[in-house]
Amino acid sequence: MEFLGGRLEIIDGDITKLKVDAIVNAANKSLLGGGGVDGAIHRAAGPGLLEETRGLGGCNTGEAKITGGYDLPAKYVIHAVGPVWHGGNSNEDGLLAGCYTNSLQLAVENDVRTIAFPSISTGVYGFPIERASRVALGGIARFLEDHETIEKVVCCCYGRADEKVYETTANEVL
Ligand code: AR6
Repeated sequence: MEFLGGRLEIIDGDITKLKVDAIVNAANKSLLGGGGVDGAIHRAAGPGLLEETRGLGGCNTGEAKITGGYDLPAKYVIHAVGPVWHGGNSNEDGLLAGCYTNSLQLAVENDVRTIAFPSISTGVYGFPIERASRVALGGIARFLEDHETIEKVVCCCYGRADEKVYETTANEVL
């Protein structure tokens, strides 16, 4: 489903298959791979991605770093480190918002015009998806208002249930 005049799209799909300028990875602080979407991205990108991330020295929670996309259809991977959910009073919202805005800032700096995000922190890291969707969609929408070079942001949900949560939130807040 499309929002913001087509600049924001919510889909159910596999982010590793998307032909966009950049996909965002829900990484951990080591940037050396893991399970979930991180594992899927490393498998699809091939060993060159791990070679490059080994040289990055990790990444702080709420921040992001960019690499090539290697064997992926996407030209770049932006690795964002989401917060682990600790109940909601440990600045989880602020750190998650940072993942979105810092990733989008890197996108602008690298002339990325189309970018796809997974639902950061809502898998292994346990962030409740309804609350995460508000942080994600609100942060993306505010960023798009001020940055016209970004043509399209895709929120790539994994499964119809997650897609529905994002769509319901988008219909409420956008
Ligand atoms: N395409 C799109 N979304 C996906 C895909 C895919 N191919 N595979 C899973 N998801 P998670 P986190 C969704 O656990 O919570 C890793 O081990 C998934 O359904 O991947 O930020 C890292 O190395 C969920 O909605 O990331 C870290 O250690 C979303 O991606 C840790 O997990 C995020 O789930 C990060 O945990």
